[in-house]
Amino acid sequence: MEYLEPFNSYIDMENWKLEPEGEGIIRKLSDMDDMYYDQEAAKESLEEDPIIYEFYTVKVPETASNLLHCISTINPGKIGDEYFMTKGHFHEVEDTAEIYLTLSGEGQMVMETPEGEASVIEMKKGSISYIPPYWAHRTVNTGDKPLVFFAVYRGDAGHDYGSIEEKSMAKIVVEEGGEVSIKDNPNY
Ligand code: S6P
Ligand code: ZN
Repeated sequence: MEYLEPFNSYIDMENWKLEPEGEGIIRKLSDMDDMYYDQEAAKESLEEDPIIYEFYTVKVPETASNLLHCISTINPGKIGDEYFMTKGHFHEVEDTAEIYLTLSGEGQMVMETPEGEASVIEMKKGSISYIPPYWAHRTVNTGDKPLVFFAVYRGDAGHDYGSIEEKSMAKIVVEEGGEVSIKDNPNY
């Protein structure tokens, strides 16, 4: 039997960097501009093309018996009145759950089932959000500093962006009169 050697990674709790850095993905607005409901605002912001979020994953074998884990940072900001957010995805292996531990910042986690049932729960420092099997998930930064969270999920879960790239998600999170407001997505 060949065993995987136990090992540590570290989160720099001041700068929220993973050490060692792992595999990083940076998403700019141009990677997901058609997901924002206000397409005119998205087009305007494309000139600047801000970095919306980045995430860094610890390298482990992507098998059912391993646990992938990563740290994601969503920058503060809005496209029109809709807050910066991740693309959102189902897992390719749909029957796999995930846990998000929020380390810093404030936000909302927008979830939905393949049938379109929606659920939105808060994220704040110390919240442990449970994403049950089958639920698509997207995170939204509603605060004025980065939203940072640590996620753990089954190694073979994978990402399925397909239907969300086509029609985004049922609920949107916008600022209305200085407050965070959850609304039906008019384009869904
Ligand atoms: C993976 C987990 C997170 C997200 C990351 C970026 O299952 O849910 O690591 O991948 O927050 O979001 P997205 O929607 O672009 O993959
Ligand atoms: Zn996931």
